[in-house]
Amino acid sequence: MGTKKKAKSRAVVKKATTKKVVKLKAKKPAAKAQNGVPRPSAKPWGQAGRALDGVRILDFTHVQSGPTCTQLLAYMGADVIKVERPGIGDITRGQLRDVKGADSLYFTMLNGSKRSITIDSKHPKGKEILDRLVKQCDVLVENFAPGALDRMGLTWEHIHKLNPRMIVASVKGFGPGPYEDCKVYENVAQCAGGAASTTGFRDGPPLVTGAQIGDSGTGLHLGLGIVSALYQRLRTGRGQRVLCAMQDGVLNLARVKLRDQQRLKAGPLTEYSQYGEGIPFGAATPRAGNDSGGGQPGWILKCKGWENDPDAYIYFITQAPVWGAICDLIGRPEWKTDPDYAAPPARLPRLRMIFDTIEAWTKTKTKFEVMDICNKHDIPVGPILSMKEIAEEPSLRATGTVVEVDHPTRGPYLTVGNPIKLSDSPPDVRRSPLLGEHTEEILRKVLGYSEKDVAEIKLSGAITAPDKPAKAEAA
Ligand code: CAO
Repeated sequence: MGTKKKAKSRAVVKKATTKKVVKLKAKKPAAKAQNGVPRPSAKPWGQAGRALDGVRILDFTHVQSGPTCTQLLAYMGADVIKVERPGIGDITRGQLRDVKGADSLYFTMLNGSKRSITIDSKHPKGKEILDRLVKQCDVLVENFAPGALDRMGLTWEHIHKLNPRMIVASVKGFGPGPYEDCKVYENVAQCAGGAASTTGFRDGPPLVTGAQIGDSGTGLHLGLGIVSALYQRLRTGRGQRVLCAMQDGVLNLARVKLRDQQRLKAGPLTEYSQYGEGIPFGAATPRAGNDSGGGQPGWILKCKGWENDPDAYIYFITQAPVWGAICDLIGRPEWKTDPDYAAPPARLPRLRMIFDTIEAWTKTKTKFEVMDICNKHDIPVGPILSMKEIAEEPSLRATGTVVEVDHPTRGPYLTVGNPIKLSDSPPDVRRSPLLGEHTEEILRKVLGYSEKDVAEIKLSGAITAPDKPAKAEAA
């Protein structure tokens, strides 16, 4: 952004837009800017482009946390240019492979809708190309180990000098402090962010959760930081650094457990089943099994078929306003008026027995039957859906939350589309790029290199793996 070439291409876009507006003028008022604020578009919803059209991302991310963030930005319309090491690429391309020779699902499901360019960031010519990219992009996103970006020569000072509007967004394991230099993966963050100590059963060890709250959770936080910085840049005209530490992201998601830590000072946590069972609390928020985190007691109960199906379970919440309906359903109408059961505080010491009684009823029905019956009475329940069931669920396909895309080397695969639905910005969910698939396209069309320049760059070894000299190819 900010170069003559870009200004020219912007002008072309502006001209094209104006032309269209003139066309629409006969029917509706023109969407002309007033005091810098555009009038509401006259275009139908979903046809006024995408939310992040015009934003270009220099994507230096790898593995999961950073790629989650940039994939979402790409779904929202940003042009995400993923920089990868020649010949190797993002390490996940080859991890957990299910199709020989093809990019893994680990990679493909985290890098959709992006373009890939290979650049050796430590090669002098590679550095020159990167400097040009810095000038052409709005945001640089990275999640290298601490110090790696600086070692490439891409310090904040260098970037800011080349492009004062550049936003530099980073995921790191820890924020400033004793652990800031540590490398961090998902489960390290789940443990260091407080989630693992509060997950699992009281009499068992701490547990990590399958949801990637450290990686994908932090990627989400970073995405919010980036769009906020883009918004602030509209006023200040300058970029800024955005930092999301995985420990902080996990703690943000586990905040109710820090809430409970402070409540311990005031006495036992009455909504934890441990209280009802008469087991004293220690100094820290304990693990609470499947207790619900709020004021309405809940538990996971067996359903019909649980003996053979590991997912034949349902989460059942004994929400106070529908207690009467629950009593009728499970054949205990007398509990509606019995002083030992009628009011929520009276039920707390009996929760285990109450859930056992409800379970005797849920075991006679499938989880979907329980869901159907309970929903008619506004009783909140949630079937334990397996990933197989999720993959096959038609409603998730219909909303674009689960999307099938085709891939040239691995064939069709399922990915998670945009979980954030914008009514005027249809998601752009496309397959992930092959390694370096867009290298030449980006060199020419984004950076303005000539045919001759590109041939020289190829010969220099800056965009090709050292063991694969490009001489023959470039000649
Ligand atoms: N050209 C040349 N070199 C490149 C390159 C390119 N295009 N892209 C990366 N490299 C180099 C880096 O410069 C770095 O080299 P130096 O260490 O010599 O400076 C090297 O590749 C490795 O980078 P890394 O240290 O980030 O990678 P790693 O595999 O050793 O560590 C991880 C991975 C995730 C532990 C680390 O990156 C990290 O802690 N990141 C921050 C936290 C994070 O995001 N974790 C979530 C990961 S998902 O579970």
